Amino acid sequence: MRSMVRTSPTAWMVAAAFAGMTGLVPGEAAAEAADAPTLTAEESAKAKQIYFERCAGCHGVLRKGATGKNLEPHWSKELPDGTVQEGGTLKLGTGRLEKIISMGTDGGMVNFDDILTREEIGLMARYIQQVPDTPPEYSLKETRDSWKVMVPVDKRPTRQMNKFNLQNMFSVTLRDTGEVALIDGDTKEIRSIVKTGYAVHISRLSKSGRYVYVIGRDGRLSLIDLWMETPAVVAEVKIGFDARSVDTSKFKGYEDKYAIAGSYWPPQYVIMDGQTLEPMKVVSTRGMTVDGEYHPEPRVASIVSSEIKPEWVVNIKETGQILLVDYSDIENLNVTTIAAAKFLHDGGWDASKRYFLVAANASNKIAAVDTKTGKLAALVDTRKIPHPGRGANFKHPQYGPVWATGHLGDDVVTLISTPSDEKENAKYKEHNWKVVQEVQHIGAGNLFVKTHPTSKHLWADAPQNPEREIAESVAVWDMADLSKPKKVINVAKDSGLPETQAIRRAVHPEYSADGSEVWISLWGGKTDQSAIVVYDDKTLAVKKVITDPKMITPTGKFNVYNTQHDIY
Ligand code: DHE
Repeated sequence: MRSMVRTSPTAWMVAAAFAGMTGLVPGEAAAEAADAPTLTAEESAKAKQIYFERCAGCHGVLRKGATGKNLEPHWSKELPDGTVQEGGTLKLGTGRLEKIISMGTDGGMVNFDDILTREEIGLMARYIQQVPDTPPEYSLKETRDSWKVMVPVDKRPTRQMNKFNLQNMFSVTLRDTGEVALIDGDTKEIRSIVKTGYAVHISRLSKSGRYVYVIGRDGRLSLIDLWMETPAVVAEVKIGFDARSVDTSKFKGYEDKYAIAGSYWPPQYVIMDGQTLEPMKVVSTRGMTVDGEYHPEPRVASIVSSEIKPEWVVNIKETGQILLVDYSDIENLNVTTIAAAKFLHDGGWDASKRYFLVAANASNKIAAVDTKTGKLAALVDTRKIPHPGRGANFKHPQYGPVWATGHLGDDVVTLISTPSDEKENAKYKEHNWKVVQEVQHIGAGNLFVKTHPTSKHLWADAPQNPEREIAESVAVWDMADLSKPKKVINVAKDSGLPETQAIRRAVHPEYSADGSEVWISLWGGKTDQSAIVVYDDKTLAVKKVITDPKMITPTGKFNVYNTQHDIY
């Protein structure tokens, strides 16, 4: 059967309009996939919007696959033994695709039967058998045209105008309302709710701790000034159509000077003025993968800011290349390209902040880059789909300094030995860059692990696990003796909120500035009031349940002090 509807650019316009964009050049219309099921124009538009909102993050806009599988109607690849493997959504067919979308997979894809209706699942199963569109590009001029300064630098306060303890403020993602809540860590009161981008993703702090940079999935970057009487957005820019990462310049002499944000589509990063967000430079990340093949959609995944050089570590997902972007001369930009492994995603610093460890998640590896020498330090094989968030650093009783990651696709927390210049750690050298222990977790589906230098506990969530009991719980280990049984805490039950139909996923443990409390989000349904449950890190008892009718889909929480200083 031939598709009756040419997949038109209008749905990209819908997705773009949805993302708050105007005046786009329409993308290239897709060719028809012979034998693909038929879609009406309205169905096609709706499917594109759902794909943009729910699927593109893992599978890519061009559907070539990354964390998620390739979803092109037809693909073929040559295997090392010379044989050619073929596959594609057309081969799987509507029935099988509906099952996969509904029930999820062992590989880490969640079940969508509690997110999409049956009709929507059927629609998506048919849609992904069509040839994908190529969405429009986005230039420096368009980036500049979207740029707004609400409060110019000379009209901003010259000292902190509120009485809040800013160091212990939390910027909390309210994912589905496109807002962040600024919550006072001392009083647990919501101080301000700030409108930001669609499905807002992460917050990062400027080196001074004054500015919060918030990136939405629609590419909207908002700059919040915490010194204002009521902290509010002072500048905004749209850096692309689909984005996940942002950071600022943290090297001595460059504090709060520049910002960088990474875009998924188009695949590029933007360097901006740190206090106004004025776009200065856009750099494409298209190019060759570590296997020597050209990739049209190498998306910018995590970005971190070095404190030992004026550099950002920019991790490119599809090519598996780690870029060290030297911002000391933006005009003559110097970029070191380090070949690591494909599908780089999230990661964090080791305890010395010399090495950055990043998950090459679909390759089941952790890549470590030495930012002092500008070279790859190690590629460590791990269990399936490592997903560290920023990871967790602590001193293992037997193996010395380790960095921990959880896994989306396996039920362990992996501990990797990291180098240290301290004399007392010299004896652990032989273990460096080896997996020294795998600690049994409550299930697969972990997203974030966390600890704090003052804590004796290691926390891990499992929000992507299909079992309600597991997804609503976290596990806590005593780092001094990991053989002791872990404590399993059901965060949903502890919240005291009535059970809802949607699973309330316990996600993203985050410490208070002094390391005495751990905050965990209950990520409920789009219309459900949810909560953040605050635990005493010593006793593991509930200290406070922060809830409010406006507390909808809280996910990431970014403590000002810990984020500013990369403490984890
Ligand atoms: Fe994230 C970090 C990408 C889904 C919550 N997420 C990151 C980073 C990337 C990324 C590249 C690292 C940023 C950095 O450090 O610069 N996330 C993606 C996706 O592509 C993905 C898988 C699918 C998508 O469509 O977006 C995805 N992420 C999610 C969620 O569904 C989460 C759980 C809830 C939400 O709010 O969207 C989520 N991601 C987070 C959080 C961090 C993050 C809380 C920061 C962790 C930290 O402690 O710093």
